[in-house]
Amino acid sequence: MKLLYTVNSPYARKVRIVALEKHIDMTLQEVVLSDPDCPVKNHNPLGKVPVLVLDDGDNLYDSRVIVEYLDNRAPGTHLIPQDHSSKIWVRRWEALADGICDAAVAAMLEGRKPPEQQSQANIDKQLDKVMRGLEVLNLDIFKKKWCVNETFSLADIALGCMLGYVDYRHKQLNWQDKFPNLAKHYGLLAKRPSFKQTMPVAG
Ligand SMILES: N[C@@H](CCC(=O)N[C@@H](CS)C(=O)NCC(=O)O)C(=O)O
Repeated sequence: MKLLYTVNSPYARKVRIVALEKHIDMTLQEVVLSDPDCPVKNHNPLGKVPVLVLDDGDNLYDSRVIVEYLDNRAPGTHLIPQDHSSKIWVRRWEALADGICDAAVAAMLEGRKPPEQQSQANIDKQLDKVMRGLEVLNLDIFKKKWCVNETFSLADIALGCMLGYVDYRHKQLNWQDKFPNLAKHYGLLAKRPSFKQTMPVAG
């Protein structure tokens, strides 16, 4: 199976980390979304990464579907708990982390428009979502080693990918100073080989 990804996509990073944590081999194919010949739209009509192309030619997207597929494909500890109530909480952490990524990506894209087309109001609106989300997660992680059930899970992975992305694209938010509980958690996650191997790349 083959993962179509971009190095700095937080959603694709989530998938790459799940695969590394579960010791699942897959071919990584880096793509350039702005390339007119980018293969992604042949596999996902939405033209978004990540896409997992299975050996039988089927395509899986988006990241939430892919991580569930990978978690069930390999034996060993589940990153998404089997127990329904724990699973719902893990997925809620993921939904908020991914939602913050959506807002952080939208703010970045707005900021890349030519100045005369840019809307500062939209940038502020998106960054407000980021800050409100971080505030909630900072309270939720207080005094916890891991997000759910004191066990490393997809919730921690999604949180770490989001924090890495916000750090990379919106350093000016100084989130590490404002949200010390999240900064501490990020420090713990950043020591894992799976996180080290998938760090966003400057450029
Ligand atoms: N909900 C999707 C979000 C995927 C997404 O927005 N990916 C971005 C890259 S970070 C993308 O491919 N954008 C290209 C586009 O929107 O055309 C997921 O979890 O996979």
